[in-house]
Amino acid sequence: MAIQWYPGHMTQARKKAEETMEFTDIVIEVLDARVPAASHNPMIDEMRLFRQRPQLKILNKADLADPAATQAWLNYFNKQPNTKAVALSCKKPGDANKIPKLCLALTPHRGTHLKPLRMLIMGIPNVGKSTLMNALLNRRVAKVGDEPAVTKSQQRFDLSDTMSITDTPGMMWPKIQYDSDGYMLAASHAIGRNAVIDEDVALFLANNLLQSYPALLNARYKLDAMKLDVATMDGVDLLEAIAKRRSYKRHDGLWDTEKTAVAFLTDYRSGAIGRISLETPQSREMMIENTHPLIAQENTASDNEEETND
Ligand SMILES: Nc1nc2c(ncn2[C@@H]2O[C@H](COP(=O)(O)OP(=O)(O)OP(=O)(O)O)[C@@H](O)[C@H]2O)c(=O)[nH]1
Ligand SMILES: [Mg+2]
Repeated sequence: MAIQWYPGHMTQARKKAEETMEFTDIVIEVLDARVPAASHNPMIDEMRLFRQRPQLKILNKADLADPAATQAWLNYFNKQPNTKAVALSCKKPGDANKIPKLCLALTPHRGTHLKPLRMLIMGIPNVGKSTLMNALLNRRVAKVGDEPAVTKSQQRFDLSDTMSITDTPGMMWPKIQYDSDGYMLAASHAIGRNAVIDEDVALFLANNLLQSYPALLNARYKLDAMKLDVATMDGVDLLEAIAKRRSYKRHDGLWDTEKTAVAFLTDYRSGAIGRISLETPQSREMMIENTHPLIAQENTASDNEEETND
């Protein structure tokens, strides 16, 4: 089942962002470094390009992502016009400090008393926008939390006499074009819980990681010791192995698939399995090539402003 999540407050957030864009010099788009293309909201580009604003793309949570994939994504994004991309971990003290300088380099005509530099932080939910804002200001002005849609309204602060920064609520868009993007976003905790079934997301993640990171799975869940061969397992086998290893059983004696799914997702989200990226520029290109053109077209054609799963 395809995952869609566009609650009502995001329509409001979009309108407000459009208004603020007029008085913005540069967009800082925060992406999740583990899913940099899936976590890009196409509406942000629409708004930004309408006003011809440059962008700084932050691949945040780089501490959780695979460094080789992150480098490949930086090379990819840095070829885009009017764009600079950097990888960061906003939770790491000092990592965010280079951002104002990078923004100034993209807007050389701003950053004076007469023409202060106005930066706008945008991105999908739970990617670390407010954490970035707090890091830049070096104090806790915005509430942060490991769940989507923590920030409910825009907040603007002066960084100095010549710079200001605005944090915005996480924004999704009306229709996710590729089903795998929805699952990657749900696995990375950007989608509201009411719009996903944890077991389905865990199964998607299990199959993805079995393809790309079998050795990490083997090490984390000691599959060898259970006499299991990670090379021949599928997602269902992996989740069952985790349930067995941790003795997650329900009262009726069956394996507790829900508890297993949540534990597996938590392991991925916290980095307990290792540094993982769910997509690379290459895997994305292949995914798009292999998606039936009619399905992709159908998804694009039915784009509308429907609100789903408020
Ligand atoms: N590992 C890791 N976690 C991070 C990083 N940056 C933020 N986080 C965590 O990600 C979660 C979400 O952070 P927020 O700053 O609230 O995210 P947000 O984008 O403002 O989310 P919304 O307001 O819901 O749109 C929190 O648990 C943060 O501690 C990072 O660089 N690395
Ligand atoms: Mg926030």
